[in-house]
Amino acid sequence: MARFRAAPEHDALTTDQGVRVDDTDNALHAGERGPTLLEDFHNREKITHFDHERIPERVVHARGAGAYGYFEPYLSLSEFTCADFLAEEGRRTPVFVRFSTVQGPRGSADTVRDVRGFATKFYTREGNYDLVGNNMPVFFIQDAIKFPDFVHAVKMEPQNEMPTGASAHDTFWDFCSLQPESTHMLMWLMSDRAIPRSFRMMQGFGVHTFRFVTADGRGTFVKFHWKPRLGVHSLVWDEAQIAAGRDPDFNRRDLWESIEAGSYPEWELGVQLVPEEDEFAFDFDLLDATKIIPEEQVPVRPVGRLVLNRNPQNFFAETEQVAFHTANVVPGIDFTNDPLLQGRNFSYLDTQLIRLGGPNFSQLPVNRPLADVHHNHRDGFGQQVIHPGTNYFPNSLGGGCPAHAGSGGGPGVFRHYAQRVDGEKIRVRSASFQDHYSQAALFWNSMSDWERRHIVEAFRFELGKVTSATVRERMTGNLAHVNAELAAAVAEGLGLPAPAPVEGVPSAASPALSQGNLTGEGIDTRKVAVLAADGTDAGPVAAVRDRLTGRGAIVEVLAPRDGTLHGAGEGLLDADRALPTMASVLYDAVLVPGSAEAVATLSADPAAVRFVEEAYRHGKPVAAIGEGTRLLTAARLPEEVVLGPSAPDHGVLIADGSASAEELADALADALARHRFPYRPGLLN
Ligand code: HDD
Repeated sequence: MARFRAAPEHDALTTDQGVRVDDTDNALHAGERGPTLLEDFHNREKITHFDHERIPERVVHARGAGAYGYFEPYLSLSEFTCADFLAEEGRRTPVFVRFSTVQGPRGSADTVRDVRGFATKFYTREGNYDLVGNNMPVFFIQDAIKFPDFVHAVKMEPQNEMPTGASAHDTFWDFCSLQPESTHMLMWLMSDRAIPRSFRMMQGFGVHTFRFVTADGRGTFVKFHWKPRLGVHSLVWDEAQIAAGRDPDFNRRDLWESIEAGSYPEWELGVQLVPEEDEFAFDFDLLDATKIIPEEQVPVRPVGRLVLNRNPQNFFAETEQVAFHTANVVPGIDFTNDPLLQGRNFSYLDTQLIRLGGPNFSQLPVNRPLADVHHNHRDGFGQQVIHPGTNYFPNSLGGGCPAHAGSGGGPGVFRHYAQRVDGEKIRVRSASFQDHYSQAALFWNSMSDWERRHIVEAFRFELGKVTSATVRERMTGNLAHVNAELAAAVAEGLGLPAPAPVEGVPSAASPALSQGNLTGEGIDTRKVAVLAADGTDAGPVAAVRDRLTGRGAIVEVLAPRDGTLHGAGEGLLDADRALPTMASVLYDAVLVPGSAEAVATLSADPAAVRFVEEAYRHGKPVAAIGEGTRLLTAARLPEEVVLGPSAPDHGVLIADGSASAEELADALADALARHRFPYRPGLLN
């Protein structure tokens, strides 16, 4: 790909034709104050090119961010698949990954409530393989023919193009309430999974059941899982909404900055394998994309790791032009009859043709396979290749090339899994796809108390934005099939009577579904704000910073103004950021060092007071040294928390004179590793 990168550093400005340009600031005019001349080819070329800069955005997943890296298996999977990139421990395959939201346009905010796309292009030696997944393991619909309806319903409404980046509107809930197969996915969407703290802290799923195939044609069903090394963590809803304004690029920036800083995001690839003979061993259909295989039933085997270690150099050329396609498979990986997957296999190629302007988009640098490409496809807009010789098969004039790889196959040759197919042409949904509620209930049953509370609040928020009383009622009625308490709590928030309870709602749970069980390890890249002002004692700040950065966290000093602060004790303290440019939603924890002078300044600064108040309300660790507690009080943290013995249980950490800054830093690190404190005196978050 390197040979396609432009490197203009040492060259003069030219036209598209390579002619050197003397001046690009002034057009060619007839006289100093005269009209602009048509003859000015540089001016015309420059403006024309600019006029054509935009391409259609993706019809869904328009907003995204991407990065390069590699995938590396821990072990050989050749017992199950002949996929070359999974055949050998440690064999590195380059990848490009694009994360995205679904509903909003390219310019929408990152932290909206939405599904996140997690699409990976593996540039394998045997061709490109795309795993085009999401951060939720199921989908809204079972058959791809419903996709245009679903997307029309969730996107901005057609008359006024509102709301941007939100599913909280009538048409979405109208559709979903009439399409109960969406209920399981709605549970995920209303959960905290829909507001990830970071792309680096969310799971990914291939969603469908795919098929591994060995060289001798043996198939095994497979589901793909990505598990983040940093654990699965989310924002809280109020925080997400504030962040959408404070930094609409919140997730994108986080990905970019972590890679720039050398903290490379990492996920473990896991597979759930089901032998072909067990196809009907479950009480759901493996081909139904609204169902998971509970991990307690089929464990997820860790098989390799994905590391992202390089940012793109040009967003448009790389992140915007990357073209994923579920049908980009390599030998050893094949499809199943999942009707959602079958439709996707049509849609992705089709959409690239309009989005990227013709059939040659696979020649764009980011889409080019590393494997050699030989075929008789010719011409088309934007053709980059000069093909000599024959353009048909069979031929003798071109020496019979490119030749068939041979009907017997062989290593590196794709052969479709020889599945027996027999049936009548009918438009029906299989009876095995009819249970729409059991796994929605499974999800609800598996949640911790605070996760359930967040789900109820999310339903209340979303349906509260719906103006149609019929839609609200129909939806709460559907929820009664998931859980009576859930339905009643949502109904109460909407001012509706509790729906009649439904008999026989399953009580099974799958602990693997709760984020509470997916916390990861350590505090790598967690961001701590230190609120300082003139008078702040630089000594303890330096000690805390050293300790926390030693454990991988990022510590930034925020002060009412930029520049060097005049510390109380020895030494000066540099502000990393001016308080008015930042907000607590951009950090994971806050620390207020002592000193009467600094704390008096901060307590009189609404931005500082709000910073602490919000951090507490959003469940983040809050720490103070000595006099720093006065800012906590100014931010109206309950007295029992600031002064009481149970403060550490609530993630409020106070160091008095006797405790060293190092001890405080350690306690803060432990609190950060817990991410959020969902039950705090004085509020729920
Ligand atoms: Fe899709 C984009 C994931 C169902 C049609 N989809 C797209 C992207 C992701 C997914 C991550 C963004 C890729 C990128 O970053 O460029 N889509 C999914 C998942 C699905 C799913 C996990 C269900 C399991 N999608 C789905 C269906 C259809 C589509 C059923 C059509 C029948 N998806 C598209 C598309 C997009 C797309 C219209 C828009 C831009 C693009 O493909 O390249 O073709």
